Order: sequence, then structure tokens, then C-alpha cells
Amino acid sequence: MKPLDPKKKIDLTEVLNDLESYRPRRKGWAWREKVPDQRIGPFVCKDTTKNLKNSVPLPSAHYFDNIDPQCDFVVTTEIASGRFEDDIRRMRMAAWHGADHIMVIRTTGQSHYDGLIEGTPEGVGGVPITRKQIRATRKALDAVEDEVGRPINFHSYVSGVAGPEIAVLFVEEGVNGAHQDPQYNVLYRNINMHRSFVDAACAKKIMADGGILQIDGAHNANATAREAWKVTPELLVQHGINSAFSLAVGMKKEMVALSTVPPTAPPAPKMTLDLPYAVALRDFFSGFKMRAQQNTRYMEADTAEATITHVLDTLISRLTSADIQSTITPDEGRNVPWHYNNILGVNTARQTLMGIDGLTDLVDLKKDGVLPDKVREIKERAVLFLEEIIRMGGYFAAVQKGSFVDSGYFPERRCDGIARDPAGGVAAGSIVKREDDYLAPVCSHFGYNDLPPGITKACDPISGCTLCAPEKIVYVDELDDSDNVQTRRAAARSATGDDLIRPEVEWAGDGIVVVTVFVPERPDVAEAAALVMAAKMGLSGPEVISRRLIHPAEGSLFEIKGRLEFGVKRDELVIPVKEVLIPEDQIVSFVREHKLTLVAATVGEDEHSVGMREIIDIKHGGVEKYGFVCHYLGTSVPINKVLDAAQETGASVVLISTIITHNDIHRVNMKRLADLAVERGIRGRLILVAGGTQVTNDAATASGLDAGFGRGTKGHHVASFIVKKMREKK
Ligand code: Z98
Repeated sequence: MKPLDPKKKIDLTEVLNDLESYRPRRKGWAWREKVPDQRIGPFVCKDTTKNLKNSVPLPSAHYFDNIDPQCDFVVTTEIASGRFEDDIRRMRMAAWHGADHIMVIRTTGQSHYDGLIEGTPEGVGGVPITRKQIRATRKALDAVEDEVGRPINFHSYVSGVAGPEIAVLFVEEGVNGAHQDPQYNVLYRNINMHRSFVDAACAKKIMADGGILQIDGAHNANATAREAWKVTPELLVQHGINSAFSLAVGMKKEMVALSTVPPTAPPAPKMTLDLPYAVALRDFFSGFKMRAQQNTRYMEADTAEATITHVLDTLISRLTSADIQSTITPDEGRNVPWHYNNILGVNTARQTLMGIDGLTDLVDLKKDGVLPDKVREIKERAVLFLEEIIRMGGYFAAVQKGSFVDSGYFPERRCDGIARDPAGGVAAGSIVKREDDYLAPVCSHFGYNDLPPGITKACDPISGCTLCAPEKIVYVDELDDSDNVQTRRAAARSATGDDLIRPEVEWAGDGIVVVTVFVPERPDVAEAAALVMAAKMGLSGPEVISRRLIHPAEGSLFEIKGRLEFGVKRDELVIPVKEVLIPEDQIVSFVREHKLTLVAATVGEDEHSVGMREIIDIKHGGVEKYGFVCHYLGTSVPINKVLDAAQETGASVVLISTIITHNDIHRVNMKRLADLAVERGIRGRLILVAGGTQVTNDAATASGLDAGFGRGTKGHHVASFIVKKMREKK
């Protein structure tokens, strides 16, 4: 693939071209490269890694030389749009914001397929994981990792009844990380427990040989539990079972990441409940990696609420250690996965982790008192839980009796756990004992293999398996003529027209937008009214995706999604030419050299001083900082007084501001200033500038002034204009 051009969209046609011959250029997991005590811009950072070649820094970075320090945790984003071609674009955006672990959720039901899916069908709630989908994605990610300058780990799930087949596929195609935990199959997918553990042994061995990092599934218990803070002892037990099993199969500790999620969310006293659990987990499982995910159990559709919980979760990760920080968007509660919410999630982790860079050099967790007491208590409960499993006759018997995801705080039992029949579930009775002459001519293999004498590498008799001789991999392009990426892309193009620009949140050109509406009525009335308002704004299919009660009688805030049924014609757009500002140091030397003085006032009958203050005050980055001598005359100043002051002080610049305008009073003021300056014979030696919420440059120049500035203007814009104008005049 050609290197990506940051100014151009990724070329999906090129990604999809010649996939038969694409081979992954690296296999296995990649961590970030740590750089201790790294100087980044004006700061020395403690917990950072190599900078990126291309990225979008955090919004406030422009106050700090546009730095974009990269934390030392790998940052995950989860993608679940159902169309991998759109996921690819989303992954590129996420990588620019600091994500280097991209988890792709599988389509609903894939865990019950006893085999691999081929082609690129559309998925529900996620994407069908297929060879073509992985290959195209990995190929695109290769280009993205070159563009940002950091390896991107690609990740999905080695679970379900095709676990071992998927593990092979993942190693063949360069997938870097995967969830693998037989308990997940048993508890949440009702797959036969014996089959799940046999499959897990095979799958884990293949993952270990292929350098795939494993994430386990214990956290699903706290996502499922009714009262998640009570499930903490069981979480330790589930991690223990999967970790011990993984090591027994041949995985290395450092390739096993425990999936930990702080169990609660505010208004629960989160730190008191979640911090001891996090410490207990790390005490028990030292040497393993930690994949910390944000809490989703109590996540509603409100992005601000999810963000605050996420920040607290990330604080726990930093205080206790983590290797991967996983981020999820509140879209689970809002029914569609939106790419800008992926970015918001990634940025929450990035911003928090940079904000608490170096924290562990500043604070320690207490070694005595409540924290160690609670840590010990959770550990004791976990050990008792394990002992009970043994007493019950082992794991399978315990699951049969519903020991897991019980809502009691162990050893309390409420007898409402998930019970599974050892002889039942999906694919029950499908385990076959290997014959004495069983031979699998593959070199990544778990368990008994009757190799012919003299053969040490199992795939030698067939001159290499697909892992050693990738040319043997059979690449199937598509199996379904109508449900595939080509038909979807053609339909998306014909829906939008090549030249029409539409908003988008999930799929190319889907036309979806969100409006935020506060309605000052009681909640049910307000919601009904908000929907009518959205419909009248022209949104089709309006739907409330988030509602927040502000007051039972005074009103509620809604986010409403809907579709815009029109596109915008590119060639009819008038795109303003962006003004190039003079660099600040040049402004400073010009202003000092010419000893520039200005007078400024809010004119007419207007008492608003804030706008003008922002433009002149040094505190707000106003023009004072460039060395202008500023005479601020105050508010409600008559125009003739402004000019009197300009003459008295020998000012060469006059700034007037009108914030509140009725009956176009701002135009009247601007014209009066220009006319009066001409009348007094001083127009030629003054630069006249107006500003205000309704002021535009066109209106100001039409009134006879030199320039007009509207909303969003900063001192730099005004100063740059003044210096440009003075240079022209010379
Ligand atoms: C996460 N947000 O973990 P299906 N195996 C394990 C899992 O945890 C999961 C699957 C398989 C979560 C994502 N986890 C949810 C151990 C899912 C997925 O059957 O394809 O849905 O398996 O980051």
C-alpha cells in the first residue's frame, strides 16, 4: 500500500485490491516504547513513551507548544459498527488520537458458528470476523501505523465453538491480541463446558506460539452481576482459573492480560469499593499484565457521566498499575456506535493519564488502615470461594450448582447464579478422544500427536503448515453476491452521490446528526415536544438517545438523533480563505519599534466590557501582550469621545465594540466613527477596527472602517491585522 497522505482519506479501493497476496508484515503484540524523564515541550514527563509522527493533540495543547505526549499504557478503542470498511476509517481517526489497540467486536451470534465465516457480510452489533475482513483491516492498519509512527495492535475474540480455528486464522493473518477464556463461553454463551476447555487448550497453545496477547473474561461477571461490588471475590477466582489454565497450556505470564474493571460508578463510593479490589488483584497476580477497562455496568447514555466514571477508573489504573487502558463509548446505551465517541473515549484516557503523569512519585497508597484491611478481606473471600469449588468436586460441578455470578457477597449465597449442565449447552457431546495413531501435521498444536519416527517438526511431512508456508492459505474472497463490501460501497456512493457531503457518525454518509435541546417542561411533555421540534428541524426518524432531568417542573435536556435527508454540493460551497497570522514575535518587534498606541471603547449605550477586555487585556492573551499602549475608555462611550481620546493620546489605532445591537446599531456606530474621522481630517492616520457579536468584516469595511471582527476573535487576530495594515501603509 502507498503511504497514507494525512491530507487525504484512506483509499479503500487500494486497501481491498490484491488482498490475495497480502501477508502481515509482523506478528504478535507490541508495547509502547517507554522514555523515562522525557522532555516534551516545556515539561519533563515521567510516564511517557515515544512521540507520534502524526496526531491530533488534546484541545488545550496549543497553550503548550502543541505537544502531544503519549502515556505509557496502551490505549484501546472498541469498534462495533458492523461494516469493516467504515471501521477502518474509524481506526485511522482513533490512531491519530492515541489509540494503539483496536478491538473489533464480532457480529452477534458468531460464537455459535462451528467454523469460519468468509467474505465480508454486514454484521449486527459488530463485524463478522473473516479472513478477508481481517486481512483488509490489517493491511490498512500497517499503513496507519506508518502514518502515526507507532505499532497498532489489532484484536478480536478467540471464543465460541470455533475458537481453535479462529486462533489459527488470527496467527496466519497477524492479529495481535485476543480475548480467550473458556469460562466466558460457559457462563455467557452456554457453550458446553467440556468442549470449551478442550478448545481453549488448543486455542491458547496456538495463540502462545503466535505471540498473541490474551485478555481474559472475568470482568464479564461484574458487567452481569446485579450488584457488581459484591462479585469481587469471584473475579479473583475467575482470573485464577483462566490464568492457571493458560500457564499450564504454555502461555507466558507476560502474554496474559487480566481484564479488570473497577466494579462501581458514582454515586457509589467508588474509590472505597474499587481501589481495594484493584490492589488485591495486583497482589495475587504479580507478573501478569493488567488490561483495565472502564466501568460499563452502570453506564447510561450520558457522555458526561460516562466520562467522569472513566476518569476515576483511569486514576485507579495509575494508582495500582495497568498496561492497557481500555475505553468504551456510551453508545452501548444509545444504540449506535459513533466514531466521534470512540475518539472522546480515547481522549478521556489520554487526557487523564497525562494529567496524572508522575502521580505515583507524589502519592503512595496507605500500607495500613482501611485499604490493606479491605484488600485482605477480598483475598480471603476469594480463597474461601476456591476452597468451596474444590469441596463441590471441581469447576464443572461448581458451575452446575450455579456458583458463579451469584449476587451474594461470598460466602453469602443468594442462589441466583448462572447454572450450566456439564452434559448440555451448545456443541455438547462433541469431544472425541484422539486415536492412538492421531496425527495432525501442524507445528502449533496442543496435546497428543503421533508423529512418525524421526520427525520433530510436525508439519515437515507436508512441507510446512499454513503458519510456516503461508502460500498454502486458501483465500476466499466472497461467498455472497449481495451481502459484501463491494455492494455496500456502491450503494453508499449512489445514495450520497460522489459530490454530496453528508454528516456521518457510523457508516459512510449515513446523514445522522444529533441536536441538543433543553425543553422547559415536565419530563414527559418535554420529551414529546423535543421530538416534534427535531422533526420540524427537518430530521427524519428523530429518536431520543439521552435524557437528563434538570428539574421535575423546570425542564429536561435531551440529545436527539435523526437523519438529514440532503447532501451538500461541494462545488457550491463558499470556503473563506484562511487569514495567515503574523507570528507573535514579529508583532512584538513591530509594535515596540513603532511604539504603537491604541484607544478602545464599548460604544453607544452598551455596558458590555468583556468582549473588548478579552481583546486588549494581557490576562486574556489580548493585544497588550505585544506591547501596545492601550487606553481603555470604558463602556457606553460616545463616538466623538473615542476620537477625542485618540487625538489626545496620539493613538494610531481605534478599537470600538458593540455587543448588544438593536436595530443594527452596530452599523450606525461603525459608520459614525468612519464619517467623524473623515470630518476631523484624521482618517488617514488612524486604523479603525470594530468588533462584536454581530460585526462582520464585510459590514465594517462597507461602513468605512478598516476591519471588523466577530465571535471567536483573539488578540492575535487583531494585532496581526494592525501590523499588516501598518506595513501596507508604509
Ligand atoms: C471487553 N467490552 O472485554 P462473542 N470472550 C471474552 C469476552 O469478554 C468477550 C467475547 C469473548 C468487552 C467486550 N467481551 C465484551 C472473554 C466479549 C466476545 O461471543 O463474540 O460476543 O464473544 O473489552
